[in-house]
Amino acid sequence: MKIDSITLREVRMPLVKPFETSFGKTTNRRILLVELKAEGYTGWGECVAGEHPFFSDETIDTAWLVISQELAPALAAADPEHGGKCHQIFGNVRGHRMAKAALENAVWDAEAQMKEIPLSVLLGGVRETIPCGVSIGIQPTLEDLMREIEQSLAAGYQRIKLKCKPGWDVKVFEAVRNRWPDILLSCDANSAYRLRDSDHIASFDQFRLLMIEQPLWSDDFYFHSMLQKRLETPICLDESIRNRRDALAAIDMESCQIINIKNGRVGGFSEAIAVHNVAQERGIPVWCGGMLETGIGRAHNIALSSLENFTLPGDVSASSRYWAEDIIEPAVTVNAQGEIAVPDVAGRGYEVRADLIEQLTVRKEEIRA
Ligand code: OSB
Ligand code: MG
Repeated sequence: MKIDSITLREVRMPLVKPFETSFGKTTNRRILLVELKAEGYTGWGECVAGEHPFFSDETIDTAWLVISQELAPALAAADPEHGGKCHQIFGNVRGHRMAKAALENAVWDAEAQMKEIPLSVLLGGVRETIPCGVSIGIQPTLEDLMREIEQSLAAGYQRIKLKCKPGWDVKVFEAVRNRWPDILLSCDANSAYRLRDSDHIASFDQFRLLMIEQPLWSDDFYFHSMLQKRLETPICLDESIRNRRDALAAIDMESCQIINIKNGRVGGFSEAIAVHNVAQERGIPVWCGGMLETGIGRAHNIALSSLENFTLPGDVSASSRYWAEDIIEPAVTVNAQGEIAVPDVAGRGYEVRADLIEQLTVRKEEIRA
């Protein structure tokens, strides 16, 4: 693929409502988009790094710096044959996986267009629809939460994930289980607990959660494996899994029974596929996480979720849950069964609204080959 240019843009988009996790509240998003021009095609990538280094040590600003100074010049000079080559091209740069993913995914996005096949097929996907759940942030009151859940269930979503932290856990799960005894329910602590909370976390077993996501430290396997021995509820790791080796270590150490795959967190589609494959070989189900993406990241998540071992409902949901107006067309929608249809046309299957993106752009930099 002969690359002509790589353009970085920062767009600002307000969320339709604030999203709160154990590490903080997000109201307005600053999003780094990558626009890669090659052979008359335009591939897009979205960097999922946050505004602050709370979920991971990357931010939109560190990603911008590393893409502009290191990764984009290396990629533009390399003219990669396909998306799978990016890993090698970026090999000298340690870490910065969300920055790498934004570029690598733009290459895959362009490649699917050039080859005239759906991105999902290029990635090895097999599903026509993907099962969807929602991630519901910490709410001002329990009443607000109950209303959010009610609306999500009415919309068809198959699984409800509750963000939790000490003080927003047992009483919340109890209220939700009393009202909805049989729904698929899970929680995500984003590392809010410590090993001394083990008895408390074990008390979650009574709520028959599908999983507890990332209860302990974001870089840990060992203490999660100690905790898992004390729980009936499966642990799912998110933050801890940076690559295929981490997945293998976590599975072998029995630190988790389920893995959340985010292609940004693992450095792009190739590593996401590698994590998917190693989990599948070991009988560990995976699902696709979300990072409050615009439609570009969402379209990529849909394609990734079409791989065979994405058997559990993911966090990939309708555009309208986050955005008044999405930057793709059509917006992502979920059917009454709580599924998203995987596009069966060439490329990502959603048009990028370049004019709208231009209007939303507050910063721009072009790297030419
Ligand atoms: O841990 O899964 C997470 C959002 C931002 C940062 C971390 C997480 C999340 C979510 C949102 O849970 C999922 C979504 O995009 O719908
Ligand atoms: Mg998570």
